[in-house]
Formats: sequence, C-alpha cells, structure tokens
Amino acid sequence: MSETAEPRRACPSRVLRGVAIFEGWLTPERQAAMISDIRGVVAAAPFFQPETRFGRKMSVRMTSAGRCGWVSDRRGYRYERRHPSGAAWPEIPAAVLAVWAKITGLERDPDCCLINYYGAGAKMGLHQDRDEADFRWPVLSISLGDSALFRIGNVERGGKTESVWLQSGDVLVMGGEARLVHHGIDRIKMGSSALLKDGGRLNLTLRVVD
Ligand code: MD3
Ligand code: FE
Repeated sequence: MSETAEPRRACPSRVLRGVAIFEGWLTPERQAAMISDIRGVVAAAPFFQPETRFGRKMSVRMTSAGRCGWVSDRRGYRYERRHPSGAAWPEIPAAVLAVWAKITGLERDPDCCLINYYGAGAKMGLHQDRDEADFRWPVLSISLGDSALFRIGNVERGGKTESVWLQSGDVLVMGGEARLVHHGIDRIKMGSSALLKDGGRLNLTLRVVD
C-alpha cells in the first residue's frame, strides 16, 4: 500500500473519556445543506414531544429517519417502525450516511437517525444509550446550530463528570469503552449560531439498532 493512500477512516481532533470529537468536521456549506435535508425529513415526520414513562414531557423535541425511530411514552423507551402518526419514517439523508461511512469506516449503514431539537431551556439528563441489541456498533452524533454544553460521566452511575461545548459542525463517535458511558446536555447557548433561522440546536444521532 502506498504511503499516500487515503485512510479508511478519519482521526478525531480530541478524545474525551473515549468519545472521539471531530471538531468542525462539516463546513458551514455542508451544515446548511444538511439543515435543508432535515427540513425534508421533518416535513414527512414532524417533531413530537416525547413523554417519559412517568408521564413527564421531555424538553427536547424528536423525530427520526431510517428503518426505525426512537420513541418514548408511558409504555417506555423503544424503537418503532413508524412515526406516532402511523407514517413510515423517511430515509436517512445521503449526506448524513456519508458522514457515518467516512468517519466510522463501516460498510453497514445505521438503522436509525434520531433527530433531537433543543429550543430555549431544553436539556437532556445524564443517561446511557442501551436500547440497541449490540453495543459493539458505535454511535455517531452530529451537532448543528446553537452550541451545547455536553457532559460525559462514566459507565457506572455516579463519579466525576467532564464537560465540553459542542459547536455546529462537530461530530462525535462513541465506540468501544465509550459506548456505554453516561452523557447528557446541560444547556444550549441560544443565539450562538445563525444556522437555524429560529435558533436552537439540532442533534442527529446515528445508531445500529438490531
Ligand atoms: C455518548 N443525545 O439522543 S449526542 C441521545 O446532543 C443523546 O442530543 C444528545 O444523548 C444530544 O441519546 C447527545 C452525543 C451522544 C450520543 C450518544 C452517545 C453521546 C453519547 C452514546 C454513548 C455515549
Ligand atoms: Fe444518549
């Protein structure tokens, strides 16, 4: 193999507790194009406000693209084949799949692209992502719009945490040891990006589900 051959996968600019951070991976032009792809998804599968199993509304609005979508209501958390309206989930936009392929180097596409929208005051408490069948597959996340304070803890509950601001165009990959770490979003810096005309933050989370 020649020394100038393209790497099969990309290198992160930082690693925090095993979470690989690709800062500024998407150019502003690609971010804007991805927003218009997401608007297409949301037109077919509108955002909904999930409830926890205890009947509390989550502050984040959600929808999905792909073979299945993540939902939460009084019956609990799970993946479903259909949007709560009964419609099929739209396809994951090609540009989103391209980021997954380039960064993970995997030939298998993700099953689900969860789309989270954070408006003023929205946050997500520390949790683990464990509704998937096989934790050997990585999870990849793309941040778009206003900056978010991301907190990362440990695989076990409790212990010290570390925080980092995620900016529009940043991509995160959680694989190996980091796949089951606790993580959450403490707050959004509203107005920090001009990407979304009404402000706020979109996060795309790509997962292999089954
Ligand atoms: C670390 N979303 O939807 S993305 C989620 O910004 C979720 O909307 C947050 O956590 C958001 O479940 C964080 C970054 C992220 C996603 C999945 C992870 C970090 C992760 C899985 C394992 C470890
Ligand atoms: Fe999560």
